[in-house]
Amino acid sequence: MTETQPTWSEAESARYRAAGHWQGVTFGARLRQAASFHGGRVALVDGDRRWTYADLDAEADRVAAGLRGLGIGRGDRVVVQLPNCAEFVLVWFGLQRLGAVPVHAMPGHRRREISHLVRLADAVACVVPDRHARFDHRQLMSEVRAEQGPGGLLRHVIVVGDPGPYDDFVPFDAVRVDASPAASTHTDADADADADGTDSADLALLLLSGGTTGLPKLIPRTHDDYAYNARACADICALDAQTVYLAVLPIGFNFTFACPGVLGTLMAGGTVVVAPDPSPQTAFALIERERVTMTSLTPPLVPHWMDEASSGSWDLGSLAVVQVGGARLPEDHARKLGPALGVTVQQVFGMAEGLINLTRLDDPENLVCTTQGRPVSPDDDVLVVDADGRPVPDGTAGELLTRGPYTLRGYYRAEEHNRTAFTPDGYYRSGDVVRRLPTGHLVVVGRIKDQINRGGEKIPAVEVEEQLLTHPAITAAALVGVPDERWGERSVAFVVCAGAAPGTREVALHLKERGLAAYKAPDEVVQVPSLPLTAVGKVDKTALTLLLRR
Ligand code: OOB
Repeated sequence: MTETQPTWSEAESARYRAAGHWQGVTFGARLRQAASFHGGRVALVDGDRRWTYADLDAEADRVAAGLRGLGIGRGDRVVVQLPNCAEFVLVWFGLQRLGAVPVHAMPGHRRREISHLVRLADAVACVVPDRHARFDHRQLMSEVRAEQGPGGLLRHVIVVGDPGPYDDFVPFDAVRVDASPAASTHTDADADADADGTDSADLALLLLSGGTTGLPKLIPRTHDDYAYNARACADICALDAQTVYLAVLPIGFNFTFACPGVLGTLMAGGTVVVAPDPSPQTAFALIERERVTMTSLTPPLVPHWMDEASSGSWDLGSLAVVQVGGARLPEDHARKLGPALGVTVQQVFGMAEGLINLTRLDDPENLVCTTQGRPVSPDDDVLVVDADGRPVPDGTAGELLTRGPYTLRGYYRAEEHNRTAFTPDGYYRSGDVVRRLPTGHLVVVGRIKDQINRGGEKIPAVEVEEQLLTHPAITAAALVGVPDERWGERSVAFVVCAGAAPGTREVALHLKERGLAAYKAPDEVVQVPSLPLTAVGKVDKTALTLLLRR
């Protein structure tokens, strides 16, 4: 990797290469290869716009040339905050062609998150839409730039849509393809030179962690490891050139992008269709029109999809596999979903840090409905341990520790956090509490990390608590997750105030003004005289949760 930071040992790397997991091919080169194998096949569909593999390849060159024209090059980090649209994929491969590194921001992120990402990654550019979901991202970027101050590296804001004062994404089209040294003649020699000498062991992208401490961490993923992530999932899901994958969840989410998602589909020669929103109406119309074969959902979408399917007014005949993951899927929904949509259900328990578990397409129904799958790689090491770090027998709940060919060995630029987030022999401490069955399948039974999982959206408690304390009326605060019918978990803020506590709306407004993404606002605010403490003096969140049950 270009940055000095914890990574796999030489011996492990050699083993992963020898096993064929790491194939030594960059994403820039992979797209070139895909264009020569599948040139005329449709790779990408967004509304009425379609790109064949050859188009996508040429477009990546054009985008790369445009970015290079702005002075962006190998190793540079670029924050990509785009909603579900083809441009996400075009920008992503354009960056790969340059050996530049996309940082996957979420569309809902606001000033605090984006500023933090830009600073942590030392990003030289951000790619944003003009407006999305009634929000002006150019305005957001003006605030982010103001916060960076004169020492900041952020030089460019590239806008998809009306650029306002910033750089327009579209004129990249006008850049002559042959203006790029990496473009025009598609020989094998050029494929090697695609990414200006980028190595497959280099950093290819930075994903966001759900976060447990303060602000989100960045997860370094290499070309070798991330391509394996996508390919291992694609093999298990039996993807091929006939696959038509519908990207319903945010496209920059690891689940949607590479489990197997967008990358797995493109590596198999299939077609990616982009859904602009996750509603079943939008999705079903696309499934009908494009003959979609596979998609992925988070659990809160499942009842809406089943509801709409029961209207009987859609032809979902092409749809074969629906993955559900990101949060625990209730067993009852797991059992009903297959028959309701006429599909095979696959549970997905994954993490941006690496490890992906999938139920297999031929697993017995009981395993599919009651477990969250098993690791995708034979070289995924999984340990389930007790509070003292000792392995527990199968069937007993414990913390999941993991390492393997696509699981990080250290967060990006987070030396101190890395000391506790990993064991001395390189296992990542997931903070998830699981039970392992003799078949290797895992059941997620809880969590020890201080995070709320609101229907797949991860809310780091500490980050929100810190911001709650900036409200003038609040003197102490604790955010906890409580069971919720719709979201699986909703967030409740317990606050201590000298006078009257602010209401939920006021708190949401305050956090919005502080620049926090809206999904992090508490669903409920409860005033307490004081926060209960544990024996060692930490806030006792279990006791707080019990308060609500009374
Ligand atoms: C996915 O990735 P992240 O990084 O947003 O969140 C990871 C965490 C896990 O550690 C676990 O706490 C939770 O999300 N989680 C699940 C789950 N899938 C993820 N908890 C219960 N049941 C599940 N099926 O969420 C993610 C990344 C790739 C693929 C799928 C999900």
